[in-house]
Amino acid sequence: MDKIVFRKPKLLNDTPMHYCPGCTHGIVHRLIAEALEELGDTDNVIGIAPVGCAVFAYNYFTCDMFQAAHGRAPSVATGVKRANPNSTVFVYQGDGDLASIGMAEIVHAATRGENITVIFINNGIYGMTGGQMAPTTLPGQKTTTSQSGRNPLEHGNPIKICEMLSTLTGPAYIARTSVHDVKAVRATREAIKKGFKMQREKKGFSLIEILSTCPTNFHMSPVAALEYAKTAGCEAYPLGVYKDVEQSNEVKGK
Ligand SMILES: Cc1ncc(C[n+]2csc(CCOP(=O)(O)OP(=O)(O)O)c2C)c(N)n1
Ligand code: SF4
Repeated sequence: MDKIVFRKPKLLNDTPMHYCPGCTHGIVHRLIAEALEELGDTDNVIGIAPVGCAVFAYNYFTCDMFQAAHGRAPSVATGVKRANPNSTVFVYQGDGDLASIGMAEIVHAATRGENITVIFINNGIYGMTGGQMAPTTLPGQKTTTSQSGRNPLEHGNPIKICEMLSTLTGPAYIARTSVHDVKAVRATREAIKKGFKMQREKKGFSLIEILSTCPTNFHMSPVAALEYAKTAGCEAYPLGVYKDVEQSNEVKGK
């Protein structure tokens, strides 16, 4: 009999994903599903989808899903988790959604220490609406609204969400990872697992920021976009654990 060495996780269905070729949203969906399955947590999970390219995330996960208005996912998750404290609740948000219109919601959910897990996709751009500048766009990065490259004097500096939220008392676990290569993808799965583990142990708010790519709006091949995330992305946004209440000595980036 053939031995199965690779299969789709239980939390993903067979619906073909709508993402562009080379987009990393699909990789992260899979990592969430794998992490929950490895923790044996597939029957009582509720996800909150964002506005942005991942707006249709509810089509791909087999768990219960809500779709929140732009930026409001952490608030919706707050209600869902408080009403269902024994469910595992995750929020999935892009950087336009979380760090722009939803900045108030994420800061307040974090400082309240809501017992939810936030998966934050930092691809440095508004993907769905055609590649406008996001709060996380790198200095010098060209977007449709910063055509000569982001100029901090004119457009402001990028917002570093992990650094900022880790100053708050509420969060239990804050980490930044990437999906630019296999090693980074594996580390991301472990960080996601840790976030869910913290939630199951009722330790409070967890957020995993994942450096991601949007080859379509970067105007790059998928491989070049991954290289950009590995080099310019990781330089501007150092990977690492920014807060972990289980560790006495916190590591601030690497
Ligand atoms: C209240 C409101 N304002 C603006 C929009 C338009 N809008 C839809 S998606 C989006 C940007 C999404 O970017 P991001 O969150 O980075 O996700 P990505 O598409 O890159 O995955 C914007 C501005 C909206 N749907 N609702
Ligand atoms: S526009 Fe960008 S973020 Fe959106 S699906 Fe395409 S590659 Fe992914």
